[in-house]
Amino acid sequence: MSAPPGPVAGIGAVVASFTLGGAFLRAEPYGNGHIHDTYCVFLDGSPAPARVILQRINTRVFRNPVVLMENIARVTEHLRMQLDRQLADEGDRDRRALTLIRTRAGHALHRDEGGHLWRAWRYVDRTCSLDQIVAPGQAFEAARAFGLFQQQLATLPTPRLHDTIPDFHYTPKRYAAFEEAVARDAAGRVRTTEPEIAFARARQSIAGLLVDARLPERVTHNDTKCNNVLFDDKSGEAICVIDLDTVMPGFAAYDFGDMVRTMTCSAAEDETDLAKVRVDRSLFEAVARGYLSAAGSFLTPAEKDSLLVGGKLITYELALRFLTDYLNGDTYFKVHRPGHNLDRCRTQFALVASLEEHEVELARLLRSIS
Ligand code: ADP
Ligand code: GN1
Ligand code: MG
Repeated sequence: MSAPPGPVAGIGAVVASFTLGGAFLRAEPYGNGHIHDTYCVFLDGSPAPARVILQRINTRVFRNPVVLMENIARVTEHLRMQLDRQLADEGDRDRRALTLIRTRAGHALHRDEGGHLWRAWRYVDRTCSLDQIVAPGQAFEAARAFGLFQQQLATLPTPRLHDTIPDFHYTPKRYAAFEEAVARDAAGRVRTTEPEIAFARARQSIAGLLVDARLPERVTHNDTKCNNVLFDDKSGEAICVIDLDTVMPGFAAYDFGDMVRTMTCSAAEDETDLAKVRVDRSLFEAVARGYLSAAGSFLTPAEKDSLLVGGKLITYELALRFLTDYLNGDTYFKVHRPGHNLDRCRTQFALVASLEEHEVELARLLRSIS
């Protein structure tokens, strides 16, 4: 089972391999990401301990860490160059884009004695990430930040970024993986997931919705859920987009879609009371306004028309991915309780149903904004 991170023996030696100021004090598991093992490291400092984010990379998910880090270096350097041109205050620039910390040997990754790969990030101070969006202001801010992120990366020089996970949002492949998991029934769970399997099959056509759409390829984030952006503690402004592992070529609709999935419903991703899972019109409006306030200037009419479809597609895709992982015995996403992936799947399907129910009204609203 894929479990959340615990304390790691020997983490002090890992910390020592990076160029950090101050002696190692302690490390604590940090954040609620589903993929890597993330730690907040405290270093001796004055007047208060300094912090750094340390991550043990999930190499079952990211099978080519070298190209992963190559992408990340290019993306972070490009963002930083733009901020350097735009902002006078260095402290401000440090908080508005992630900064990788190199190892003492000058590399982006450290390999520990057990063969695990680690990387370190400058800690973005006085911020928080939100696992759930509860107010339209938060939705607007997070969506604006992801729109701005796309805009900033529209000028990334060639060559094309690597696909860090091939076919990441190619939903027909996700559907095929789901059917394969049903056929294999590795964990003996098919018998208890018949309603979910039937729901997925009845909506298989969703998987093909953007396959033949002639949309421009952009540099997209591809994992725009609400806890992948940091909000300033004081102002509430969404100042820094994080989790850059899946930044690669994609459609704008993928990014908007995952915002719809995670920011237009105030229930948690794993909410078990499905009565709470429905799209909230004012959150949806805030996401659309926030995203388009930054991205509206460069999106083509066809891209604008694809956004709502992206919401249904990505929500359905995530439901398939959670269900597939449940059927495979929970090997991909970190889980915190038995049946966790199945709960997450049910929540996503409930949101798909709600998006279907309100499709006409949401399309009208989106058109009136864009
Ligand atoms: P995962 O891929 O597992 O989701 P993330 O890169 O999103 O990993 O990190 C997990 C969590 O750690 C984030 O949701 C955020 O709360 C926190 N985090 C990550 N990087 C930073 C950073 N540089 N400064 C502050 N918090 C961070
Ligand atoms: C994972 O890493 P994290 O927790 O931000 C996943 C996303 C899913 C998300 C669902 C590389 O994102 O694709 O949308 O969980 N990341 C990867 O919460 O698979
Ligand atoms: Mg994350």
